[in-house]
Amino acid sequence: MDQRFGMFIHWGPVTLRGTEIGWSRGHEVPVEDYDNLYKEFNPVLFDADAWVKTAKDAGMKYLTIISKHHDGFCLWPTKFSDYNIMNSPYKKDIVGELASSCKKYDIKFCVYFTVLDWHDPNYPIHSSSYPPSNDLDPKANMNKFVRTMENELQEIVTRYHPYMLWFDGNWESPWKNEYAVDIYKFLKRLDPNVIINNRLGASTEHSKLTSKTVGDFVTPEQKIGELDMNTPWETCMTICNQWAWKPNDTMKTLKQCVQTLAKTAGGNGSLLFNVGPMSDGRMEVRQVKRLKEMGEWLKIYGESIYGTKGGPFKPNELFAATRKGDKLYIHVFEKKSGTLTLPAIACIKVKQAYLLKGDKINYTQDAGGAVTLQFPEQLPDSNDSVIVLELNANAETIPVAS
Ligand code: H79
Repeated sequence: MDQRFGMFIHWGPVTLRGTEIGWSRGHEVPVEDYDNLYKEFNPVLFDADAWVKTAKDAGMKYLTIISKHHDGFCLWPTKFSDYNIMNSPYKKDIVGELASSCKKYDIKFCVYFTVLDWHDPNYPIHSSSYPPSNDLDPKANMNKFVRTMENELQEIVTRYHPYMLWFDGNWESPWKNEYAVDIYKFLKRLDPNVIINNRLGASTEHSKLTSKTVGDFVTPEQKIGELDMNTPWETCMTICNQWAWKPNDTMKTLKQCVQTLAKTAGGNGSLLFNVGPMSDGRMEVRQVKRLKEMGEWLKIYGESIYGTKGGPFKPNELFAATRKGDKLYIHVFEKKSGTLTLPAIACIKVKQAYLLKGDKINYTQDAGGAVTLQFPEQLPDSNDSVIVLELNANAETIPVAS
């Protein structure tokens, strides 16, 4: 949780079409056509170091690559399915190369793996639909399917040593919590330190812990999680609209990117920010540039993000707060007026206030503990200017303001 910022990567043969990886098979792209795309998948410009360096320069601390998405294509050379990268013209271990590059650049390496597979005949559903289909193939065999899954996961864990496993696809009816409980135990036996997300347990609720949750943290998707000091959470969100590459997809502005990260940290969560590389193996130049801009912001303001806790105030459109030791960091998103009044922090005194890496800020604190900050004429950063409040007490133990 203290790392706060990672890169999600969605990639595969579907990028030859530019449609979505999660639900275009059998929709925008006919199944027959989709399942043959891998024969043309030859990303000769793929350079694992370049991707990992892009993550590093963005200030990201970890990277999560899809090893297998719902379409069933495996980006690593697995013994347990022929539908894998070694049978494409490219024939290189994408997952392995990224694992090595992450080691080289000191980025934690993590792997996404979905528990549904519309391509595998042993899985009882063979196409995406909304709501999920209940039309189960009687020729399928879930026990065999789960055995294959365990074998594939064993390969991934013992070969690439992921720091974290990111499951998905746990909402279809063939998936049962019994499988999840067994696989969770199996994985923790293989590597007691591996961190596992909550989409291993069968559920349609990803954002909250439930009595049946199997996994170590919760995973709001395409929305920022709510302030929560107890349950670890990680928001996954796309830099554009699609998870997999789409030509001319609308990209988030730097303001949206930075504020998303700050609101995530302000809610005590982590941000897994997704990039979809192109079919030739490169990431789009404009996306690389946007990520680098986030990295430039983090070079100045990183101490208010990494290793902090969120709160004690709920993030909103005007500001978010993070805290570490005796410092409270106020992320100012918008200057609506000349001042900002924060919810009261009872019994605690602000000793001084200043812009992070900048000038002193005038403020008052009333008898109830509410602080009013006087903004300077011009805030230094139009995306997020950080004001540091030094307190006479530990900021990390302040109760969350209601
Ligand atoms: O990999 C990315 C997406 O491709 C994948 N998840 C991210 C990380 C994804 N696949 N499908 N979906 C997202 C759509 C899922 C919709 C759901 Fe639901 C909403 C699943 C659970 C809540 C609809 C309602 C289906 C079940 C309940």
